[in-house]
Amino acid sequence: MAWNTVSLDWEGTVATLTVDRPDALNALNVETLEAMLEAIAEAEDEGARVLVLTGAGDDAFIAGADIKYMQDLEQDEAMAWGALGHEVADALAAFNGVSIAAVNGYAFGGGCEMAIACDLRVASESALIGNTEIDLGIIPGWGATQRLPQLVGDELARRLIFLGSRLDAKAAEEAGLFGEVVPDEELDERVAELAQELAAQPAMALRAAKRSLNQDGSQTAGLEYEKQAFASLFGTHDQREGMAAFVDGRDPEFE
Ligand code: DAK
Repeated sequence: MAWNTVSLDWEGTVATLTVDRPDALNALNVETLEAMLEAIAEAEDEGARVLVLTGAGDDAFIAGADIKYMQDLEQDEAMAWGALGHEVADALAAFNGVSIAAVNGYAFGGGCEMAIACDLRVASESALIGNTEIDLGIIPGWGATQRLPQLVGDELARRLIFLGSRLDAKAAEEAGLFGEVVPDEELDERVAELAQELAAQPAMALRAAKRSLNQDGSQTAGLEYEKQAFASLFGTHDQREGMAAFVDGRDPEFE
């Protein structure tokens, strides 16, 4: 499928979803969110093992939700708008493979929220990130009050959201928001390398690990889920092959 403000490109089983509104620093409007939902579904339907999310141009990952669209919304419209953004963030979080945010510039507000909905984050040295919504008289509306504390801890998440702080890449890495930071010119190559490494992992095991890690109920329920997921892998090609390869002293050939 083709979209005006989003593209989906493939390299083997790695799909890259690029938000492409560089004139608005890739700010997210309704059309773009709807296109993202379709692109994520297409990547999943076509068997992507890894989904990379990034922004077009040199300046921005996603500079946030579109403020020009939001400024006159009434409460019922804001509710629908919030729900649409949540749907996209949830689709990234639940993606049937690994999602990676390649943060190549500004990631403010809803841009930060899309980045933290992904499984992993790799950023360029010049990236800036923050939940800056408070400066607009609102709060994060696409998941940061729940996802940010899990990444950086409760106290820091409160400070970042209350103050609308903008972190540079190094500070964000130290805070646990970015998994790694690389020179700007190396971002694409590093993300491609990580994505291919993940794509070569045994897919069912990766999915089971992700779903276990994503359990957000009680620890008891999570441990039960993990137990079931672990057992479900036995008898799969990759489990038999991985263990046979170990016993035979050779490299495994996963499906
Ligand atoms: N929305 C719309 N347009 C944006 C934008 C945004 N978030 N960010 C940038 N742009 C546009 C600018 O208006 C400008 O457009 P033109 O004037 O040329 O038409 C163009 O992109 C270039 O921007 P600048 O001229 O400002 O570029 P600079 O390099 O000088 O500055 C900047 C870059 C990223 C520092 C600056 O543009 C900026 O501060 N942008 C806003 C960043 C921000 O505050 N982001 C958070 C947005 S709030 C909820 C649902 C969702 C949300 C909350 C609640 N519910 C329903 C509960 C989410 C909220 C947000 O994400």
